[in-house]
Amino acid sequence: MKRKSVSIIGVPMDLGQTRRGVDMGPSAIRYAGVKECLVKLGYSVYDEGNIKVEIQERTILDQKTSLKNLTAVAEGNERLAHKVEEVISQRRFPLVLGGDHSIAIGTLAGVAKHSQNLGVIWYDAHGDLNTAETSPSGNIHGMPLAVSLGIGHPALTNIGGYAPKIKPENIVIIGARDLDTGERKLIKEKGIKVYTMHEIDRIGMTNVMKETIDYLKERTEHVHLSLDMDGLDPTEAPGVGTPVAGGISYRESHLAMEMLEESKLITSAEFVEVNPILDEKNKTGAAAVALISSLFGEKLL
Ligand code: 4U7
Ligand code: MN
Ligand code: MN
Ligand code: MN
Repeated sequence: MKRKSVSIIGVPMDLGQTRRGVDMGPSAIRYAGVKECLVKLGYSVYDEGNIKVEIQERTILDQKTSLKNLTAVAEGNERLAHKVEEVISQRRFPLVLGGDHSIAIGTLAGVAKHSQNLGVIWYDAHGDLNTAETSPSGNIHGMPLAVSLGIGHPALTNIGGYAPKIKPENIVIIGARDLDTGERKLIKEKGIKVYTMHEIDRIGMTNVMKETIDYLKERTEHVHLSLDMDGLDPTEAPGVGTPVAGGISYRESHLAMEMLEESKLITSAEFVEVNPILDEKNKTGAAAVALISSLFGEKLL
């Protein structure tokens, strides 16, 4: 890690999708001991508490676009963007805990303010490259990567007051195994680098990470890790809202985090989609903390 001080930012967001409980993700990850782990590794850790997210017990559909909970998702992300920006100004590493993946919109809006050529690793079963037009669900958690490219509803793409946040050639998606038609089209059109499960099986996680690190080292100055827990196999991370069979193993994920740590490339990170209601005794929250520990340099010997 480049920064020895870490700020934990919780985002109890569940409005980017419709399954309840993912708003308790930050609590589940805290309960699994994230702060204690980082302190043990020698970091100064500041828990910034949670970003305020509107409580809305029923879904509000945008009349024109059918986007779900657009206003509340946009407002929460605007607040998050400000917080992330502030934390980086204080030279602390922002570690954002979700919450559904729509919060990557705000995280990236904050991080990219400080970086002209930001790299992004999107560790996920999904591409999160939908727009209101291509989305089969209207759920904004399926859109944050497109939004960050400046593609999507202006209430989302303009968060932080500017767009786009990232360039397509600075993105690497790892773990994809469920892509919608519009997402496939966008990946081809924009030339986004994707390691699907096929490539992970074929060349192994070691080579996937080697190539990813080399690729981003060459062309970016900071790299953000956006890790959706559904990138992992649902047998090992069952507490997620949109599980997809045939995922990345717990061990492979550890290896990936360890290689990222060795590379010293990562300057901000978020761990999202932990849903304790769907989990088994906080297995997914604990897995998130174990991966965070590896990312921050925990070693057995
Ligand atoms: B997540 C989906 F249709 N693509 O857009 C959609 F399959 O942040 C799922 O990666 C999105 O968990 C999953 O609704 C979003 C669907
Ligand atoms: Mn996702
Ligand atoms: Mn996902
Ligand atoms: Mn602002």
